[in-house]
Amino acid sequence: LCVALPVCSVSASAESLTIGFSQIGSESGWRTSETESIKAEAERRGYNLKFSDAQQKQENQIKAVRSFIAQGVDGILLAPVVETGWDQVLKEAKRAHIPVVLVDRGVDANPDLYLTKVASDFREEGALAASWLAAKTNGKCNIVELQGTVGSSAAIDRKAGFDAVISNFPNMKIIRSQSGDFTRAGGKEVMESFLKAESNPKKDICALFSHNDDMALGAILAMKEAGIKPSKDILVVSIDGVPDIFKAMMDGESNATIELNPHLGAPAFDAILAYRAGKTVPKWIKANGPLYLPDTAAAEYNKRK
Ligand code: GYE
Repeated sequence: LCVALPVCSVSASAESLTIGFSQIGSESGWRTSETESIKAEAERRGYNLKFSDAQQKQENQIKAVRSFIAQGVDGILLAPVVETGWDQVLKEAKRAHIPVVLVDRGVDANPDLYLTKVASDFREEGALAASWLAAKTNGKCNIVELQGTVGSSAAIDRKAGFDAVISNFPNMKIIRSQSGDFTRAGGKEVMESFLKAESNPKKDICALFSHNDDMALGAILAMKEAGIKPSKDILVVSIDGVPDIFKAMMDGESNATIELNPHLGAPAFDAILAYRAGKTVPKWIKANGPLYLPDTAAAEYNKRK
């Protein structure tokens, strides 16, 4: 990830920083990896990381950010659960001259209110998933969609990117779409309702597009319980690249995933160092991952497990 990032030229200074990290929660395997990776990077740098798990609630994140400001931390990492409602608390951080780095999701606030966003381009991810599906189905597919957390930039922009591509194919249509809140349980529950709503799901549904792997893994379970062969009767494409989706590919139950890098600590901390050194930091530090297919799943699984 470092190669792609303009801030890497900043030498990591020896100063020990105190950083507040407001994390959304632990709704998916990817998020857990992100948390572990950021904690490990802080440890490696000898930083004092104050960690707060918001249990998916924005009000808990706002409380945590206010607490970090009151403690006078050197920087704040914020993974914003939803896009809206951040202006006031970001203004308070700015007034306290504490840089805020958004990680893995974005906000609709004025970019002057935060230092940078370290996140992938979700529209590109959605577009890549749709392009793969269009090629796989020769542009003819009735799709069901599991959306991520309502109001999150990841869900909004993955959907927008996917929709933009399939709008070029008159015979590609999303016939059902609902949020599974990025969790396995949510994905299973919503997929069960999609399957029940169709008279002949194997014939009526050509593919599942899931905004993350965890919901897809729940949906795969729902398909199997309904006697449907996932990735064969119904194609499965999702996003994150967690180990279990590569395992599902090895078991012949998923067709494609798009990797989302969880190692966002280094670029986030480097951005804070650059800010402290008076350097300019780009407003968006992004590094999109590639699409993976079953043919390399075993190698990818072994790399990540
Ligand atoms: O895809 C999902 C997590 O914000 C991009 O949030 C992240 C998403 C990720 O719950 O697994």
